Amino acid sequence: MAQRISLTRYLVEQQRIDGLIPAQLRLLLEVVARACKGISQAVNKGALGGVLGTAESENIQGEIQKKLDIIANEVLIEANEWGGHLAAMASEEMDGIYVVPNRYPQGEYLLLFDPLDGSSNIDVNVSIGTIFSVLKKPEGDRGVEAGDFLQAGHQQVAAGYCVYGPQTTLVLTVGDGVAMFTLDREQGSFVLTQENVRIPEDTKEFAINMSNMRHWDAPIKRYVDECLQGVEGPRGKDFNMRWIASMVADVHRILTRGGIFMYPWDKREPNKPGKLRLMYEANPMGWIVEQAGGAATNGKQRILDIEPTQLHERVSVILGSKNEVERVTGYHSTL
Ligand code: AHM
Ligand code: MG
Repeated sequence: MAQRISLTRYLVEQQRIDGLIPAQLRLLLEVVARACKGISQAVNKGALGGVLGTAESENIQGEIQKKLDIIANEVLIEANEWGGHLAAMASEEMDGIYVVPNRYPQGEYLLLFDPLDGSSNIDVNVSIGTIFSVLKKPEGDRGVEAGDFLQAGHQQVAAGYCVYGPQTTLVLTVGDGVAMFTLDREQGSFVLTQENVRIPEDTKEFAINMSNMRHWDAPIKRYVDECLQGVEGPRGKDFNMRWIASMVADVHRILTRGGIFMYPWDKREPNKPGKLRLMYEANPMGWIVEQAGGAATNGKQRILDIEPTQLHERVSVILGSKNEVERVTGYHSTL
């Protein structure tokens, strides 16, 4: 029987091979994975754990928080604040940054996360997840500031997500391809189940919230309209559609069998660039997708090249199979 490789062993080997990841980053990733295990347990308990339903609070985006949004946020903070590997954290569920308290040593990394992505699916028992991004704190002796987080996505040193579905799967990149780990609940450890994940360059499957169609811009309308015309249309093939309303689950499907995911700017809130957040949703997902041979743009430029100006900045997202993403991006320059 082939030997099972745990996440711990995988990370130790990544550290050894050409020093691909420093020891502190390895520790950080192990701690994040441990926090994801804790969140996975809470998700699994559902109604039995009293974790479903809405909390009586809003986040900075004006969204009503779910109990699990808050629980997941706390699990990630409590797991990460004392290890000495982090200087500060930022989250979809916190207005400002969370600086590691003085009673703990300060590390050189910054961690950003969407603790529970796909919140609208929590209570209906559909896949949800955690998304995270790791940056280096800029050099210097001064304390950490919110501005330190405003780095373009290509500066990430690690990114990943954990999807809580029929299986709990952790997906990770440190810039050397994408690896997937499945949680073995009996052993309590993540086990490597796929390495060198590759997204097919072509696809016949698209993911977008079709109910927003009347609000879309011309390039998105054109792309989806051409898909819907199937074999009789300009694409000459029939397309399938999926929309889970959890970006983690949609991206996981795309990593597994290809596809394109779009949450574009639309006219509902014309002053906002989109619904999804750049720093802890689009950047980590964009890097994972690129590392698996796919592409990620906002219609005009590569997501990873966007210079952020705000922690909770929003962005239009088009990612997945390379040829499809390039097609939609091309439509933005011709229409
Ligand atoms: P969340 O982080 O508050 O859960 O919001 C992000 C989610 C994405 O996971 C998903 O792609 C999208 O919002 C779904 O939005 P909609 O309900 O508008 O289709
Ligand atoms: Mg989210």
